[in-house]
Amino acid sequence: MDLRMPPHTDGADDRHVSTQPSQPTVQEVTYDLLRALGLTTVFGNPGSTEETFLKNFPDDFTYVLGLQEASVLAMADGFAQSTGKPALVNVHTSAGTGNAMGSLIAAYKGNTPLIVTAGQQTREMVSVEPYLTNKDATLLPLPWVKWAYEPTRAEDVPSAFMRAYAVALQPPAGPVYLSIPLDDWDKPALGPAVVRTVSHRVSPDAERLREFAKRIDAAQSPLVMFGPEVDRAGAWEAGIAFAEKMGAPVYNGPLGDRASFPENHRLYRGTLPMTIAGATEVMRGHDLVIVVGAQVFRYYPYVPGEYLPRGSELLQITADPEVAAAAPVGDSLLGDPRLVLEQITEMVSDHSDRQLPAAQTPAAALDRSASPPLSTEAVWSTLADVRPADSALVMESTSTLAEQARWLPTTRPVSFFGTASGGIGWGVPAAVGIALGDRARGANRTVLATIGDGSFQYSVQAIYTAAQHKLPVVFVVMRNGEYSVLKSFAALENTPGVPGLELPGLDIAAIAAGFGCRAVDVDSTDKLAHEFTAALAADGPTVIVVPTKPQPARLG
Ligand SMILES: Cc1ncc(C[n+]2csc(CCOP(=O)(O)OP(=O)(O)O)c2C)c(N)n1
Ligand SMILES: [Mg+2]
Repeated sequence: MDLRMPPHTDGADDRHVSTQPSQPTVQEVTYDLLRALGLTTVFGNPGSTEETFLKNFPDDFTYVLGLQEASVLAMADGFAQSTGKPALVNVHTSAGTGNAMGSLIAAYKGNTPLIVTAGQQTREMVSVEPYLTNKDATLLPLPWVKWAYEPTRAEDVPSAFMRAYAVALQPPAGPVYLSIPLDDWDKPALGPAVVRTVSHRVSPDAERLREFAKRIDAAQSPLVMFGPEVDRAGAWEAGIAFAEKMGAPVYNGPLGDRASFPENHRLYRGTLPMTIAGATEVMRGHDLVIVVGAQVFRYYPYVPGEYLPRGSELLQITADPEVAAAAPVGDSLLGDPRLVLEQITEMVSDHSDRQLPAAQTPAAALDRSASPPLSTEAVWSTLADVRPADSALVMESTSTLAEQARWLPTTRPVSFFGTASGGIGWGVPAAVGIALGDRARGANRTVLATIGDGSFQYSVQAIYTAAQHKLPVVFVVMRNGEYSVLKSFAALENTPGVPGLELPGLDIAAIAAGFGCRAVDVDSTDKLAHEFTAALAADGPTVIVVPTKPQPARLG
């Protein structure tokens, strides 16, 4: 069945909508605008409602095909995070948008500037709800976009793109959604698109910044916590300079989607626990807690307690007014984390000689010769040996966060990535997008994606894109045969007898081979090391499946 609609149905003679040399079409003007904005890569999955946008696809544009929209969107997310620039997505009307929703939530929570576009049925007949109508198109992606819009007239499409770009980029950055009727693209444009620029950093209020600096300077025993906004803002170095001048212990935020401080630094003390009670225990004894670029805090299981220990005060610095408003305790300052850190470091005196309790040193090395299934410590310690120091890590092995923190600390900026929403199925496509972004910006590094056997299945189609583009991604799939972390949750929440936690019968290497990837099962750490090294030399992605022992996850 041919699902395509006629290219225009405005009842007019074809000559009225044909391309005149002097009167470019909406499509031509929009592509010129996208070019001017540097949006020449389109992450998409096409349908009949999108083909009018995609027709005669220009040679200087790249179309990255994803086989399912959850993958399309998360690949664009990874791409934007790697390049540090907005990315463009084109998905199929309502059903495609629906498929993309889970990944859209992660992009929203992770402040990724994405311009997500979807086709809409023909204006002429949309009121009678033909097949593929995106009913209430602007409501569908809410509340997980900053702006959702369907231009009132075809002529407004280019200016809608310009506005979408500005909304997506300005802080807090995030995804926006444009629904575009399929008959708009051939219509005559009003003229060339107006290309604008907007800023993406906001300076803090000077008076409040001075107040914050004073309080920070006066603290006896401050604790610093950096969240994902710091790394996103390019504030890695500024964070180190601030922490070193403060001589304060530093934590990365819990369940971070980015790491913002070198986890091998002498001031680093770990990630803050993910419960109210646990975080409070860490903060106890510190008269001032300085939170930069994060919500207060990213809690997960409910373990009640005080939000702040008695005797502590909390200062939060964030570029996101909603995050500032939602903090249960403390005082907030709005501003770009890099600008604030750079300025405030100049305003405080040198406390670098402060005496700190020693950091806990990891336990001794372990036996790696164990037969399968391998301990997760053995797997992570092997990866620590073989992975290149400059590789990026995409982490979605939900029950092994503690082992990753121990064995693969993040030591460089823009090199740790996780889902910002808590939805799994983000990591596989995000790794693909990060590798594409690395390639686009000329960075030559391996992406290591450590993925649970459950998490691997949600957006598995993305590995096809990795294979087609011959991307340097090594997926290490931890095959423990279950949704392990949910068993730990069941114990914590005292919910025995939950069904659906076992994953027998998955041949993951076969699935990966079916999508065109190199794929291998390994049963020892030696083989893991060998295959990993072979993967580094391969001209494309590899999926390495490792049988691992299920283990309780640390959820405190
Ligand atoms: C989209 C989505 N669906 C379901 C969940 C619930 N969930 C959280 S962790 C998890 C299991 C993860 O299993 P796996 O990837 O095998 O990692 P393991 O815990 O075994 O290390 C599930 C199903 C989720 N977070 N997101
Ligand atoms: Mg598992």
